[in-house]
Formats: sequence, C-alpha cells, structure tokens
Amino acid sequence: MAEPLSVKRKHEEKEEKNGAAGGFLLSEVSLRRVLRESARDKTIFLHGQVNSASGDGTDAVVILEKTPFQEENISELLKEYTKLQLQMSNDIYSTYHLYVPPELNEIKTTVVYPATEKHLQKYLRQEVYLIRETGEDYKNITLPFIQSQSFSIQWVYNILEKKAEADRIIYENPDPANGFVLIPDFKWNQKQLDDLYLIAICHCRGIKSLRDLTAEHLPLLKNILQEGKEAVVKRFGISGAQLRVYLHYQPSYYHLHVHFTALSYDAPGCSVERAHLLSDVIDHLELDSQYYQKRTLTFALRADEPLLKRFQEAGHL
Ligand code: DD3
Repeated sequence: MAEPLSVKRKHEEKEEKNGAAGGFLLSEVSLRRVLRESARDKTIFLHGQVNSASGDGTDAVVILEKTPFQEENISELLKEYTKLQLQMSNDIYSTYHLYVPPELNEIKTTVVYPATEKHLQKYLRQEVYLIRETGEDYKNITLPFIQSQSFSIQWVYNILEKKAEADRIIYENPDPANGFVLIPDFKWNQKQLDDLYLIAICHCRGIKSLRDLTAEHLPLLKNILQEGKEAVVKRFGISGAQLRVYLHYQPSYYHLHVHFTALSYDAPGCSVERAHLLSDVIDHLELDSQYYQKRTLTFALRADEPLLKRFQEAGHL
C-alpha cells in the first residue's frame, strides 16, 4: 500500500480524477431513483442516467459511502478553520455540526457504467430467503442456471493479466495451477486498516465456486491461506490471527476467489449463511475429497433472483 495519503496529495489526486474516470463525469448524471440506502452503513445506492450526445440516457449505478475516520487527520479536524455550529446545549451536554475542509470529508464513490438491468436489480432492496441446496440440487438446478447465465468476469481476467489494477497488486504467486493474485477489494479505500478488505483471485480458470473444490485443490488453497496471510501481515502490519479468510457461497462471480477481511470489521457478506472459512474448507477437503460435492449448503437468495424461481419450481420453499 502507498503511504497514507496526506491531505495535500489527496487534493491533487481529486483534481486528476475530476477529469474523467473512463469518460465519466458526475455532473452529467441525473438521478433517476434511490435503489437502496443504509443509515447504519452510511451508504446510498443510486440509479443514475448519463446524458449521452444522442439523447437517450445510459443507466449507471453510483454508490456513495462515507468513509471511516483516519487517525492521522483528526488533529487537522480540530484546527481553527473548521466551523463548529451549536445545535443544542443542555447542562454539561451539547451537540454541534462540524464543518470540515472538503479534503477531510471525502465520499467514496463507486460507479458501474454502463449498468445493465441486472446491476440495478442487484442493489434494489429485496426480501431474502434461505435455500438448502443438496449436492443433487446443485447439479440439477444451480449448475445449469450458472451455465445459462452470461456473467462477464472480464474484470477478473484484467487483474490476472495485469490489464487493470496492476499497480494495486499486493502479492502474486504466478504459478498457473496453484498461484493467485492478492489485491485490495473495491470496497476498501486502503486509507485505514479498520475495514481492511482484500481478495485473492486464483490464476487457474474454471473453478467456479466452493462446489468445484476437491482435494486436488489443496495446494492452491494452502498457498492462498499461508502466502496471502504472510503478505497481508508484512504489508499492513496486522497479525495473521486478526484476519478473517473465507469464501462466499454463492459467490458474486464464478471464478474462485478468497476474501481477506479484518476480524474486527463486520464486513458485508461475512455472515454464517454465506461465509466459509478457508481453514475449515481445507480441513473438510483433507477429511473427504468430495465433501463439497456431497454436502448440503445453505445460502440466501433475494426475491427477484432468477435462481430463487428455479428452486421454487423444483418444490423448494
Ligand atoms: C463488482 C464484484 C465486482 C459492481 C461492483 C463490483 N475488487 C469488482 C471490478 C473490479 C472489483 C472488486 C461488480 C469489479 Cl461495485 C459490480 O467487483 C474490481 N476490482 N471487487 C477489485 N479490486
């Protein structure tokens, strides 16, 4: 990771990025609707429309998120030029609005553009339902569904082939069968360790998910666990025992990847119905090579997901 950015550098960086991120200008986005928001997470998911020259707007998803405090900026917050406006006062208690310089008040912004209907759907708030998927269900329902979908994972190949984010790679084991790339996830701005989030993406193509894993993959999984942890410890000075290393089932993309998050961070997707600790996965495969082909796996699906419909049609739920 680069040294934590100074306030000054951040300012310069901002000016660079104001130009265009892949030809993207926020001033050309008009708000269509709010897809979802969370007061707790301080996030809002927007459906925007980008006004193209031809007149017909193209859809975009814009995700805004207030970021955690950075300790090294706190003394800056208390300087005389920050305005403290009294809201109310009662006995020894008082509350204020603190107006800080824009450089200390960044909003993390993620843009998906152009966005498809699927992207928009993904961020709409929905009811969720638990599915218990047997090994047979996987073969008969889930696998055919995955194969019928055309999820693009070009961004994954771009990372593996150094066509994108190459300068962000934290560690790489280049072995085609048992190697991987370790890189900060999109969700993490790398400015504080509180919400540390990295992903290890394996070089080998064709391992879709946990369901494909057998004892044959143990060397790969052990490399990811050992070398991935070592690399995070070395780069970020956090203890290996303070890392949560796990796979998602269902994953959000079907190319094997492993999540590394700070144990103290209640990361999205680390709940029991989705996360499988890599150390447990390794143990299971050592006990039984076919463990993940046989086992019933539980996961949640949103009401609007086509896979849920397939499970309903098969008499589940
Ligand atoms: C994604 C799951 C995927 C929207 C959004 C994110 N980490 C990524 C492209 C590059 C990345 C990720 C799909 C997509 Cl917000 C739709 O995530 C990514 N690069 N998670 C990194 N480093």
